[in-house]
Amino acid sequence: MFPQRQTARLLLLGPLLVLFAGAMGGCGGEPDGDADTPQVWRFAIEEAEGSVQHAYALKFKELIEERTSGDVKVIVYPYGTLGTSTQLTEQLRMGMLQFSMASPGSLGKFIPELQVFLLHFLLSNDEYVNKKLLRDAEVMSRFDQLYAPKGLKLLSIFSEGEMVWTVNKEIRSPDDFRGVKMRVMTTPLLLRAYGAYGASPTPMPYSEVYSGLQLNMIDGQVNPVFAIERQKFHEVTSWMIFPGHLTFITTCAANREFFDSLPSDRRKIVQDTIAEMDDYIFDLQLEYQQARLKVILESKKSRDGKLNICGSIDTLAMSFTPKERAALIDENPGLAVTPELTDAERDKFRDAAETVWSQFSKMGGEHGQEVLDLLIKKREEYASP
Ligand code: 6CS
Repeated sequence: MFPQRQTARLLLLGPLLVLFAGAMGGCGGEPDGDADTPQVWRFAIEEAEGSVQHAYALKFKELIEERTSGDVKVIVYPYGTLGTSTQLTEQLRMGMLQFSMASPGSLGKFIPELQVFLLHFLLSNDEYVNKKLLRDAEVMSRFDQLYAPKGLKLLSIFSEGEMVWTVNKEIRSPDDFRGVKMRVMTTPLLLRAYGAYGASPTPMPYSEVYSGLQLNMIDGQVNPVFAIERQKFHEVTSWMIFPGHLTFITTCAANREFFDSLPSDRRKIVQDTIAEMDDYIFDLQLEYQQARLKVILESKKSRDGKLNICGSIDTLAMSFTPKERAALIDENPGLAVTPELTDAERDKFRDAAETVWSQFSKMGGEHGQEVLDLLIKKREEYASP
């Protein structure tokens, strides 16, 4: 599906959602009809087919259906079929869905502490350190306590990769951001984060970003490489900038009443499956960034488009064959690679970002400072050998 068509599709779906809600009733998945009818668990994701979240949900479906010997059927709803991220959370709370992805960029409106994952330069640049931090039992349990009053059960927190700015000019300092209308997800902290750089942050649902860029309503957006490719943002921007400021974090959640009402053996199947998914998705998201950079370069080349990359793409290009590397990078006249930000340049962004950290005790809800301190402590623990 083309991204620009998603908004129209969401609008058309309003009446269907009402019918869907009526049919679903409670929170426990579709009730077991009889011994031969599998129970249906509905799992919505915030991304299109072919995305990291889609791969996660499909693997979850495969493992759950296998481990429940067909007694449970998992239906996966890609983005654009049920609504915006905020609507998905609402449907999860109401029990129309049993599982959903819920990213801090959206769920942070309702659980302000979760916005800690949106603070720039907080997590490590080492994805392996972040992986340990995000699955840490104390971190998981602290955030689950914050999910509980919202009727949600936190199942996992994981990274979907380094955030990359796609814009129409080079940005190497906060000054370059002046006047740049930067699309952000819809939580308030992101307005501060990009405001601190001097940009004009513009909240917008994911489905509207492509047309927003195409129609110059916004000048840039930020997402991991795989998402840029899936949503075709590279078609409507000419620069990809790897500032090394943030990794995209998401969470997988269940309706809490549904989860608590599961028989203990089935709950264990879910928990074991989710635990296994951590390694699966970690490796897969790295592969996706590499494979999708290749697709972006090929697509630009086939259209004679110009692409400027600011940053090192050596790690991402590791999966390229020598022939692909030559054609798409070393001998590609349409590609210009400028050096990554120097430490001094990055420090200017870091200084601006830290002014937002210092506001987090106010913006991050009652327990904001506590969760910020917890993540700083864990980052240090896991970074030390
Ligand atoms: O930018 C966004 O809105 C979205 N980005 C990703 C990578 N996943 C879901 C989210 O809604």
